[in-house]
Amino acid sequence: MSSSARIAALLMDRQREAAGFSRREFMKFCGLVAVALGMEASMGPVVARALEGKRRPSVIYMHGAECTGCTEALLRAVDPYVDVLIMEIISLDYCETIMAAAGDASHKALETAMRNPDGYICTIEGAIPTRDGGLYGQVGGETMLSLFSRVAAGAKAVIAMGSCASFGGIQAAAPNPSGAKGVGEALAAVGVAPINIAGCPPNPVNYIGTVVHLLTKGMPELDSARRPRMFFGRTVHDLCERRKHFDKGEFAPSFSSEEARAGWCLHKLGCRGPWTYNNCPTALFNQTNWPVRAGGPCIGCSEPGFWDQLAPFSTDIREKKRA
Ligand code: FSX
Ligand code: SF4
Ligand code: F3S
Repeated sequence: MSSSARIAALLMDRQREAAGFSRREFMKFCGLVAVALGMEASMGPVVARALEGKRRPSVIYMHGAECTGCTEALLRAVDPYVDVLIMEIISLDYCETIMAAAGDASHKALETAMRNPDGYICTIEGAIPTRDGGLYGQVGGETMLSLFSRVAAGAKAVIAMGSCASFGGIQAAAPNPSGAKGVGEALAAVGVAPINIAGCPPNPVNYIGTVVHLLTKGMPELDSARRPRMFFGRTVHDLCERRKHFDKGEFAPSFSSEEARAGWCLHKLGCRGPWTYNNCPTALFNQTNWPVRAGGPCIGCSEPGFWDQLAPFSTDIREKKRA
């Protein structure tokens, strides 16, 4: 490392310390992101070098029709903690849930962020009501449909956070009185084609990994549902720790049975893991657990068919298909 590069790294370390982070925490974050991106943890320094050379991109985070569970998941992210993301990697310039500004001041913050000469990444959480001109979902007197169209159409990249933003989610379930749609469908007319970080809620690691991928390597490879293949390339079933029991035909008869506790497969209790693309068994939530390990079935929350095509969730899906 040249002496000027060493001085720049030292200065950056001081900034981090002032913000409450150590170099160690930053390197740990980079190691975890490397793993999330499918590299070895030892590639952390490569991620760190790629991030250190970048100016923090502005992120505008919009809330549509949803339960705010995606933000809750993100705020509870452990390793990497969300504060590292916000303080080190991105500049979160608008987010209704966690920003201090309210009313006119928040509108001003949004307009200012949209004028950033370096551009911005737009993240949308929640579905977009479209019936009757979008009347059933409004922010500050403007319909979400109109506001999100403006913000997303001007963005460098658009990330749909969660299954509601990706595919409509529960808001779009029949009879869907507000005409709720996912971002890609609702905003196709203004040329928006988002990256879908599906899941209800999505795993924060998949969001953070996507942001870092955009910053360091550009657009990630997407599947036919516009989900990054690096996170959604395999089914929950393929990665599941109960899979050996499925293969042996060992199915738990009830959620409270000894067999369920012993790790037998939950397929006959309604598990949708074989039809669901997501990395829950390996990414885990908060590095702790995931639905099937906790004893519940996968309900297919990251699939375009969630909610109408996969409910009722406690029914063996083969029975449902026969019905
Ligand atoms: Fe909730 Fe997000 Fe589900 Fe939807 O999550 S956890 S209803 S995906 O938009 O807030
Ligand atoms: Fe597959 Fe679900 Fe059984 Fe796991 S519990 S092996 S995901 S069917
Ligand atoms: Fe959702 Fe199934 Fe994972 S319900 S959180 S995709 S285990």
